[in-house]
Amino acid sequence: MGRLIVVSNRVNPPTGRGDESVGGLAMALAAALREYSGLWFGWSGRTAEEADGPPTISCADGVTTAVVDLDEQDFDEYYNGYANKTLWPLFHYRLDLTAYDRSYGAGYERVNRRFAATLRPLIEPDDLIWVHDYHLIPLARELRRLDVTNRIGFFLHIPWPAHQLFVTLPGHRLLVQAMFDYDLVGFQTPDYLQAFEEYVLSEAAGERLAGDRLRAFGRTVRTGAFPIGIDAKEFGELLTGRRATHTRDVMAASTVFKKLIVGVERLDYSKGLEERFLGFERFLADNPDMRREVLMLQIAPVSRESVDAYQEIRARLDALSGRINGEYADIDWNPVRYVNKNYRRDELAGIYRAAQVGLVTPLRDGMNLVAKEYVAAQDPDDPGVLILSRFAGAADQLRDALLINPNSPEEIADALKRALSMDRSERIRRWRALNENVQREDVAAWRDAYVAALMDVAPRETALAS
Ligand code: GDG
Repeated sequence: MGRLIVVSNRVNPPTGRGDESVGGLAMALAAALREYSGLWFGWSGRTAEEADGPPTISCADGVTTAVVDLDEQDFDEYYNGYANKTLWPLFHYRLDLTAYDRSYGAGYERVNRRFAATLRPLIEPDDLIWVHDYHLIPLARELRRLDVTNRIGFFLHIPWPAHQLFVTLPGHRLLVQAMFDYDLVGFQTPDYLQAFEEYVLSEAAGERLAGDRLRAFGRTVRTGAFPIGIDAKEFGELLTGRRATHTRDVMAASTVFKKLIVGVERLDYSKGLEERFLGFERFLADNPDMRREVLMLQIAPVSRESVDAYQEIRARLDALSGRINGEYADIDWNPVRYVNKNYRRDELAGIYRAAQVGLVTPLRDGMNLVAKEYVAAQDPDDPGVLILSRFAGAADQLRDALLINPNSPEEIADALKRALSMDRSERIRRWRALNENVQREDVAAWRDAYVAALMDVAPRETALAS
């Protein structure tokens, strides 16, 4: 095969020194590129007054990147607007937070057109192009308009919403039509794929064809579910590093005679943090005898701060954590430790290892890599317990976690009690099954399955017809 060109909204390659503060997606994409040698194209993360020049190209740690800046209007309309205020909340079932504004849609189209025009000269005939996530759905259409016949695949990292929800989006049909300019469209789970199919069959008079293909809008696209995993091997190595062991020891020392419950996520309303705090509060209220034996550590680095909904959730969590500590803390103990700082990946590994419970309760999540990282970090002889939302894509694979409905503080409280009192043999049995999956269905398996499926699609003769 030719090169692999990865396109994503943000390009932020890890440094490779274990001190990354980037998330799992960036690690996954960088690993894919090192394996196949290629190019990573997207936004630099910066804004500039003039942003329509050629990309800045650089190479570090085996990964070549080509990045462009956004101007202020693009940043407001495409990134904060259509991506963060329209598609993200809608795809996470938050109609109440979804903003429909024509200027956002126009900014989205404009940036996708510009990305395509800037990327076009860098594409060689045999390159495979792999586009990531909801920011860039129309990119293949724009590339086809520029006569690109290469195989182009799309992978959606977030949920695909139920049909009745999706049709509330003005222009929903055009967005789905644009997905038919790809050769392969991948989702995290069979459920999300099914929701997409349902739309295509009932709303776009589409049909299902043999070989995992769908036909609609006069075109055919191959589809599939490709659950993303973590780099379990890399994570295992991080754990043995000096920084990870030191962090684990610090956590263990600061929780002597107590059990640590840990949550780690970007501060986002989809992650169910408010409901989680309420669940923990309920646990404290229901179990006075266990109160002083536990500590909940919530790490939640702030994200998307210029969007109102994110400022609001932050204010509510500040109030809630303050209320719980105010109600239950004593002179020598407080139940919640809530930090908005970003930690290094190796420090996170040490924190997971020190925690007896991993509490992962998103209201909706495409996959959720934190659940898998928590599993990978456990001591095989004395593992902790994973409590996981049934609405995370990961619940499909991690069946041996304690699966809960994250909307119910009672269910969270009951699961906490069960996890904290679970005997060692049950913990080991559950963890082995979870870990087997995390190790087997890792990021390399995800990447290889996706790339193989994309390679398997017959190449097109022309860009626009099919
Ligand atoms: C999207 C989808 C899907 C978090 N805090 C810190 C930190 N993190 C890292 C975690 C993990 C990553 O960020 C978060 O990944 P998730 O998968 O949990 O969630 P999203 O960021 O919403 O990712 C999601 C994913 O894409 C991949 O397809 O699973 O469903 O929403 O790796 O460890 N990392 C560091 N410091 C922190 O403080 N270093």
